[in-house]
Amino acid sequence: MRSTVVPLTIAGFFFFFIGGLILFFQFDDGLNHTQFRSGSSTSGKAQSLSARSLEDSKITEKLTKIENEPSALFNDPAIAQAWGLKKSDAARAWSVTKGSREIIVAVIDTGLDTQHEDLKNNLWKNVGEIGTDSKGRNKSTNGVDDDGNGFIDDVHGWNFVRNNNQLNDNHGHGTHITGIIAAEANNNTGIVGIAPEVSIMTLKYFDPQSPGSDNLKNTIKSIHYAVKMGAHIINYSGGGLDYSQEEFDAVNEARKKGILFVAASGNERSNSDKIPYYPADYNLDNIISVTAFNPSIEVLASSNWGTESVHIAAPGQNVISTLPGNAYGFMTGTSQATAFVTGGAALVLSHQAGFKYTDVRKYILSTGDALESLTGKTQSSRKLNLYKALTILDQDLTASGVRATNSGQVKVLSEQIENSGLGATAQFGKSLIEALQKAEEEDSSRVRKDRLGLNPGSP
Ligand SMILES: [Ca+2]
Ligand SMILES: [Ca+2]
Ligand SMILES: [Ca+2]
Repeated sequence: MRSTVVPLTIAGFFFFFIGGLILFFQFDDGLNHTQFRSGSSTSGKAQSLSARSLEDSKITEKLTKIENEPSALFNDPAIAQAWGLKKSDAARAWSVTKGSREIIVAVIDTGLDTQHEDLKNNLWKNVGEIGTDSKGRNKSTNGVDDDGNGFIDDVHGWNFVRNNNQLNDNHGHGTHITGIIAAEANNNTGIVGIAPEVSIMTLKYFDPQSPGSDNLKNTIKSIHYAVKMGAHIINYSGGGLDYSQEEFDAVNEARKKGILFVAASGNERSNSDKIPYYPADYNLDNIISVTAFNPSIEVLASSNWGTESVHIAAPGQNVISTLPGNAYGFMTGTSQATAFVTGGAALVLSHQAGFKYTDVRKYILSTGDALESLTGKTQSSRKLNLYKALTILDQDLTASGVRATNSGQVKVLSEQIENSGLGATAQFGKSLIEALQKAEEEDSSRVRKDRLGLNPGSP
């Protein structure tokens, strides 16, 4: 009897050993894909290595040359290709504000091409790491942690994958997201970001060349850095299916500091009310979860939805933005939509410096355009409207009799267009003027109706 038990035990051992090896290599293969979804069958330790990832957004087209098609408003040649700006009422929003340098947006992503000609002027600068030290050396390159925050020469952010200040983007995702939020306006170059005058803090949590890095831990460290260094808004265009108490605590820490956290709802083709996607779906009131729509304002088949968990929809299909190497290209996904909302939040905060994150969130979510096609897809059933998010406050003030109007905006913009020398063929600017004129007419009609008490539900 005993003589048969020993060989069986050995055979059993090898069976499990070989089986374990196969499982290990399957898992290892998963790490090489950008959209590795940690399954419940993998061990807890294995999950933690890749529990946060970029969404599966590929560069669908890379532009080596941009056709010069400037708008009447700005001279950036590719602005006319940015369908999402038109759908979000960006041009009218820019007549109110283009953002403020004071507002710091932390982008937690794959890094950034900090030399990109359309982005390099909009980088956040850590004031404790610039200028000269007591020995006359440049603080940004002296190898000293001059501001004592635990990071050496962290001028524009930090690379948590390599634990250094090299922010280079070897994927493209981070540079694309950053361009949507804050590409420079009117520099005769490329595109225009939604908030082209805010400051971008770059925090790198993901590197496709470091498949073994712990993306969840890097995410958490990035959030802590953003909180510590005074970011106002955090953009997170990634996620995963695993709940992490540590990550929850980090986002909650951000909340306590008044930081808005804008997160992608995910490209999992699923209902997030049933299958949560994190960090978008933590139950914290500083989070805005964003899904993506196409030019027909239909939520993409690939985008997560949910009437409880997903808050708002924004443009996310074939979005043009910056790519490393002074390039531009198109990407699709809730990542891109998230950047739209982040840009919108940055505009609102720039315009209303005294706003708390709860105010910014309220104005973004409650002022969007309600659309039937979004019913059943998001909590608000609304799509982002940048202009309304900025000006609805003016309408609030109507109730108290103090009304800020669009007066003067049409005139200023008309002059801007005349002076630009771009001619009357620039459709984007023309439609802007028409939209403003229409808005003025609507406003005056609304004021009249307000006076007569004819505006049902008017604020
Ligand atoms: Ca430092
Ligand atoms: Ca230094
Ligand atoms: Ca530009």
